[in-house]
Amino acid sequence: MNFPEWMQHIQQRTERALEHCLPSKDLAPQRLHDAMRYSVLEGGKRVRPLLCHASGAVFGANAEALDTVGCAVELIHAYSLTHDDMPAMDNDVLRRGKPTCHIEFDEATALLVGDALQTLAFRLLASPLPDISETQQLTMVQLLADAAGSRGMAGGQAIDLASVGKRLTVAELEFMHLHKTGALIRAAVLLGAMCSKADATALDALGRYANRIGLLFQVIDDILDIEADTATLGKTAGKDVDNNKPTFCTLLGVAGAKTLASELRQGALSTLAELEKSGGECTRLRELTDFIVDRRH
Ligand code: GRG
Repeated sequence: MNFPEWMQHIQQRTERALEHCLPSKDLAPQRLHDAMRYSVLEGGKRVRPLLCHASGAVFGANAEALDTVGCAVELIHAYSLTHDDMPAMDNDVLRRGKPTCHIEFDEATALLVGDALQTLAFRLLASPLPDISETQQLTMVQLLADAAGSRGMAGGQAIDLASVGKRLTVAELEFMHLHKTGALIRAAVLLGAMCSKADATALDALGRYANRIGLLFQVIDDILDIEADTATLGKTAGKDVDNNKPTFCTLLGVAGAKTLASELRQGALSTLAELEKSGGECTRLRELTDFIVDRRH
């Protein structure tokens, strides 16, 4: 399979797995279930499940376990976007080319959608996984909890909200994004690898790789916020600048942000080269790294 075929294949199986794990909208409470499905299904690049599968492939993980783990991470991601779009946070009306959840439904429902998606993610990650011991699974549950919590994504979001109108240093901005965006991306990479026989050395290298692509993802997001239009992005373009938020482009200029992206890409690829020396198969991770850099939305 070439990369576009592989990507479509994983996106389709992720869509099926998400469809399967989400409660039917005919089930009470219908409005909440309808809104949960609205926030998760039919949209999104599924970068985090793709990373789970690509990372699992380095040392040959079971694909069904990767589907489950990828869905758990994607549900946390969908919850974070739903809450982030609400008036108390980023206050946006457009996500994935359609009205945000609180606009299509209402604020209280959007709040509950996020809550219910988060608990569903942990329900899923705690369900039996083929070829994975219960001890390993407990470690995986803890890893996702840490990545999503106050020392991870939620903490990064708190720093983000406190940074509006402030001039951060590049190091402070990197710290914020390593938490806000990077923590979940790192969890996707590590959880995928933990479904395989990856040893501590491999997990260490994959953690370093993930930190680089987590930042890379955000740097590209900042560049797209300036260079792409709302129709292509499927969300409001120019939002960060309008909201007076510090970004890699405001601190380094667009050219400086592009240089940083190129350095992070090189760093990520050299970590993969380390893994390949110890017998890892990193083709998909390498292709995904380039996809993150070259994406248009
Ligand atoms: C509310 C606790 C809490 C956290 C929110 C992720 C996040 C933290 C906020 C989203 C703000 C944002 C736009 C961050 C930039 C990076 C990012 C996560 C972009 C969206 O992810 P994609 O591009 O989205 O993977 P799709 O729609 O493809 O799934």
